[in-house]
Amino acid sequence: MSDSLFLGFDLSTQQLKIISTYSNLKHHKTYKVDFDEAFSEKYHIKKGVQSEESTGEIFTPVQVWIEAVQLCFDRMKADKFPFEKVKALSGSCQQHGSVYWSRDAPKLLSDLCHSKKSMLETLFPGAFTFKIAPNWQDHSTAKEISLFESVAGGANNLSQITGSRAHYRFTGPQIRKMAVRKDPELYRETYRISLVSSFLSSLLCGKIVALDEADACGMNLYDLQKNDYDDKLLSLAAGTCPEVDGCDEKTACDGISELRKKLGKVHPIGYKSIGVVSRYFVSKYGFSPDCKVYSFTGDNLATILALPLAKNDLLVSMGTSTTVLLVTDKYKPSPNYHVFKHPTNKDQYMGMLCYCNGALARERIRNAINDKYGGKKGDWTKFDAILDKSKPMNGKLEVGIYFPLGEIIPNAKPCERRFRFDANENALLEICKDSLQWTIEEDVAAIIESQALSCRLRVGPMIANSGGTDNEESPDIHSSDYKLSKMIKGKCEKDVLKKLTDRYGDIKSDGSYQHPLALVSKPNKVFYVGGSSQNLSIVRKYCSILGAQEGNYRIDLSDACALGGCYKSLWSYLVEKHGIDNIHNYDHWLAKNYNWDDYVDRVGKYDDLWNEYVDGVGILSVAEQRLKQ
Ligand code: XUL
Repeated sequence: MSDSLFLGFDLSTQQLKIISTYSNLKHHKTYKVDFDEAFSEKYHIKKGVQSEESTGEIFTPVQVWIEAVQLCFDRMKADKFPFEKVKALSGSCQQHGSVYWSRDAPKLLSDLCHSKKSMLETLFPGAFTFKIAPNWQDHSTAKEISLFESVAGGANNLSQITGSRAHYRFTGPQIRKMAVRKDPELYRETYRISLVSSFLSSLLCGKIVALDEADACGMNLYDLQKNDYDDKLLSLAAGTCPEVDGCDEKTACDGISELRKKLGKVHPIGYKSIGVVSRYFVSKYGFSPDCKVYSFTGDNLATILALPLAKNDLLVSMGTSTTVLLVTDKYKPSPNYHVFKHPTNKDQYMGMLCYCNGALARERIRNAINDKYGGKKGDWTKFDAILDKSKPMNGKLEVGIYFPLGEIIPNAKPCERRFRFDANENALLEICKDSLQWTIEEDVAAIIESQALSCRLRVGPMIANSGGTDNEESPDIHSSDYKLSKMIKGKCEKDVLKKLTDRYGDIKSDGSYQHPLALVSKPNKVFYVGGSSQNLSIVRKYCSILGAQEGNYRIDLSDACALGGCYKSLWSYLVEKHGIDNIHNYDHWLAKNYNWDDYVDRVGKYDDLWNEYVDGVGILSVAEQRLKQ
């Protein structure tokens, strides 16, 4: 095995990347094709996409991706890449996009190896009905998303069924747009619909392969608890919904079964291969005919496969926006975030919180501090010094909310608000920015704390009951027999909760009551990534608020999506060969084999003040209820 190679693909919006690793997970080679660099003139794309401003449509011509695959493999061949050593491959792609295959596609795919033409010439245009794939940045489906929510009985119900409320970019609303508004005839002619992930793996396998079950959770069509598509949502996506389209029962049933055929069954979570690499790649590039292909998934899902991220671990990505990914075995969907099935572990989920406001909000406060103290543009020294010295909530039970952009979590218009809790009066007071009661220095802790507290408030329900607390059914906390003492073992936790409910009443986030256990649950490990994770003062503050029990880490994730594919293909290959009992579950196996010292910077624990921030969670939850939606 020592010189065997494992490939990981990452087809993102702007580039295709292929990474190879050895069986000890060490990096071997990286190859890339940047779409704009290679094809911006030929396909009129900018940042990998074409946009239609008047309609909000954003899409990529499928030729771009096929040609990128060709070009990347040709570059590897020119570099004498040892394809024969590749034992297995997997990968990930941008989520939600869809590709529409024609009836001729299966034959064209399998004939590739006999064709004298290039892959693009063989497949395009004959293998496709629609020649473009909607991109995740598309926002042309306002009509469709409101129908998805109303047919499901509201945003909350839709999120309970499919793991997310309706979103412009989700595949179900996009399919309805194609089927009803774009071209019903082309939709009818469509033989199969792939996600971008199953499109790329279909090219590699030379046959149309099943959708990856984890990636299929990004469609607003898949019922995560029934492990099947939801018929009512399918009928809507197909344009044959009795309530909306006025169809009779028979037409609705036909629409459902047609769309079921187009989507095909999903490939269930696990380690089973979806096939071997096609004869075309064997003959043209020298792959072994036994080279296994494992289900490709979505890019966010592959990111959690690139790290030893186990149950109750978090990944906090601190970029322009803030994204939080976590692994959990609790299915706790909310209209304000996403839940997907875990890409390798049955019975686990990946929660994904996407905040709009991140770096921009932090930088505004930093700039104001630099203006006041004459600091250099872009320099964090003064900001960090103030942050390092700050007490929790400035020692005055203060919480600030800073949304230069409208926010999704919580759903709120752009705003800047400052609050102080008066513990004697048990009342939340709003403080005016320009009053003498709040200084610009107080904004420093307040911005970082409120961003981290928001994350603590929302991930709590997904990690509650972990770490040795009782494992009872969620009780109705408003029922008369609700007894805190029955559920909470530790005295400290009991005191904390009593104080919290006495002061702030029932804690709410995004319209739902929080289970008390959620408020005293801590993640195991937290990984910090993205631009602001370079700033240790900010990271330390997050550490003290999130209170990871096992440790905090910083990590460079620029190759995560492709590496996730490499590691997944290696793990799946080993499990198929030696059995799950010998290799173990994905996270267990990865934690054991991961090159911690090559990738990870261990940050200290910094959780001494965690208890004090319980008040912060309470104040934030009350303050958020005053924001305008
Ligand atoms: C996730 C999403 C984006 C794309 C980016 O829901 O839409 O993260 O997956 O490629």
